[in-house]
Formats: sequence, C-alpha cells, structure tokens
Amino acid sequence: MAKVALITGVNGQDGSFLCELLLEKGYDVHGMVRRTSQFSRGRIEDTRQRALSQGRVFELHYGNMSDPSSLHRILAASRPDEIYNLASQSHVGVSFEEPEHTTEINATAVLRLLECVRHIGLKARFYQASSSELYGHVAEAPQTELTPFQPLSPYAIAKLYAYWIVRSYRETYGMHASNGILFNHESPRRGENFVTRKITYSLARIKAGLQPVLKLGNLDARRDWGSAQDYVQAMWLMLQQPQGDDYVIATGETHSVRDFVERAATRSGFDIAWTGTGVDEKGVDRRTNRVLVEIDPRFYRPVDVDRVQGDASKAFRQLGWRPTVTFDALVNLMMDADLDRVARESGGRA
Ligand code: G4F
Repeated sequence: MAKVALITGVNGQDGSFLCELLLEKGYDVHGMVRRTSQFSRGRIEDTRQRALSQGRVFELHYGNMSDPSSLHRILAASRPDEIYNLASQSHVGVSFEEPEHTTEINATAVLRLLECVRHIGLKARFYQASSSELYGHVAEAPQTELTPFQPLSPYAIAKLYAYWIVRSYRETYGMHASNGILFNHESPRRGENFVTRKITYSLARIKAGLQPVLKLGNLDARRDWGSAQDYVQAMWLMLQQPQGDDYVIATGETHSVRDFVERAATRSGFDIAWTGTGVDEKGVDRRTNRVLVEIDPRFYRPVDVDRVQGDASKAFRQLGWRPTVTFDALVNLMMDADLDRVARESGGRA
C-alpha cells in the first residue's frame, strides 16, 4: 500500500517541490488549498495533470487553517501517514502590517491542526515549517539547534509559538513531530515579493526595457540562502527517522542582499558599482552609467534580522542530508530562469 501524505500550503514554492518528491517516491498525495478568486495553482498544475494521467493519487482539497471543520474533514478523508504543515503567512515584512492574521495562521492554526490530528486518533508523523527567523537578534554565529531564540517580528514570534507547541505535542503525547528550522531557501518558483526573486525578475525586466529600476530596502542584511529543492528533501528525511526531532537546515554560508544583486547583475550582463549612502545609495551600471538599483524606504522593515548563518551539522550527521547548490549556482539558476521567462512574456523581444 502506498504511503499517504497531506501537504498544507501545497501550492507554495516548497509545497510544489515537496509534492513532486513524494509522488516520485510513490506516495499518494493530498494537498490543502485555500479558495482564492484568482487561479493560484500555477506551481502544481502540471504535476497534478501528469499524476492524474498516470492514474496516481494527487488530490486537492479546499480548506483553511482558520477553519477547524475543514481541517477535520480533510484529515478524516485522507487519513495521512505523514503531514507536512507548510501553510503560513510567509512574508516577514507583511507580518508587521498584519500581525494578528500572521499569529492566527502561523501560531494558533498549528495548534488547531495538531489538536485535530490528536482527536481523530491519527498516528501521522508531523512536519512543521519552522524558520531561522526565530534567531532574530542573533545570539551567536553560526546558529544551531541550541542557539537561543530572540525573535523580532510578529512572524518570528508566531513561528516560535508553533515551534514550542510542536515540541510540546511530541513530548506530551508522544507524537512523531519535527521542526525543520529552515534558513532562507529559494528557486525560480519563489514569490516575486521575496528579495531574491524580486531582484532576478526585476533585473530581467530592466534588461528587456520593461521596468526602469529595481527598488530595494536593506541591502546589508545577510542571509544563508540555499535551494528549496534541496530543503524539501530534508523535510522528508525528518519524517523517516525513528523519532521526531528539531533540525537546522542551512548551507553554512552567509551573503548580503547587495552580494545577491551584484551576482545577479553580472549574470544578466550588467556591471554594477555602488554610489552614495543610506537612502541615497544607488547601483549604477559602469558601462552605461544607467541607474539600476535605488533605495526605497518603503521596503525597510521596522526591525530586521541583520545576519543569519546556519550550522546544519546535526542534519548532516543524523539525516545524511547535504545542500547541493552553491550560492553562485542558485543566483545563476534564478537569473537565467527569469531572463527566459521575461523573453517568453515579451514575445522573444528581450
Ligand atoms: O526575501 P525576504 O523577504 O526573506 P526573509 O525576511 O529573510 O524571510 C524568508 O526566509 C525565512 C527563513 O527561511 C522564512 F521564514 C520566511 O518565511 C521567508 O521565506 O528578505 C530577506 C532580506 C531581509 O533582510 C529584507 O529586509 O532582504 C531584505 N530586503 C531588502 N529589500 C528586502 C527588500 N526584502 C523584500 N522582501 N523586499 C525588498 O524589497
């Protein structure tokens, strides 16, 4: 009998890679999707059509993390062996604008889902999408599973609640429940309002003459950027262990937003130099003197995590997991994908 997996947030970047991985491994896959007025399944529709044409199970269910009856219905109908809770208000910046909604989805709803699992009496293994944002005002570098959490944003504080409630259900009820403390992970499927994708998509559009300039906030924030496709492997590996546990998933390298812009600009044929400071800083193409990057204070956050860098030694040791995509390769991959995409969108004129 095939194993059954349920993925909440299945149509996000990570959900789309995870459902492909689980289908490859022979799972029956169920995904929970929110109803939206616009079609929002672009990342998974091809996979779903392919799975259906092969007679595989890849079923989507309308549901909402705020609606306990929908969670109950989906769990009872799918009876999963493994649950991957990827549903989230995933934008840290937006969490300052919508703190209560973020707390509802990223904290309370995780408890709601765990309670549904417990009341139905499912023996499902549980993966929780935790985050390097928990480290916030970082206490040490690099960060491990033992580094103290000092979260800064409403997003991170809600994710901290989720982290602890998952540990509590593991310890109190003996649930096989794991937190994946994932550092930033990217791909050409990343949403366009996260900084990496915003950079690659905007530079491709500037190159094609479709956009005048790329406007960014904090260029000096440093992140540990890995590949989303690598990171979903780690999620699956966590649920194959004899016990639930918590794992840092990271590359161990840290780069600034500025580094990301420079490498993406080089890949797209620009040669960027920085002039000015603070809000007056600009990224200028040396060859043409054209301004490519400007600072827009609207993209500053009230408070930002300065620098994260993960130490994934525990995952290396216990899961046998390794990141396979370097920073340069990741930037190139994303930049090339957006150059292609913009060329297609503009009818090959780019
Ligand atoms: O790409 P970001 O929005 O990612 P952030 O805030 O690090 O969070 C992402 O990774 C976390 C860890 O895996 C996840 F938990 C979370 O759900 C999300 O996936 O911003 C990265 C950095 C920040 O310091 C931000 O201030 O880029 C800086 N930045 C500068 N200009 C910008 C911009 N970020 C965005 N989104 N847009 C800008 O224009």
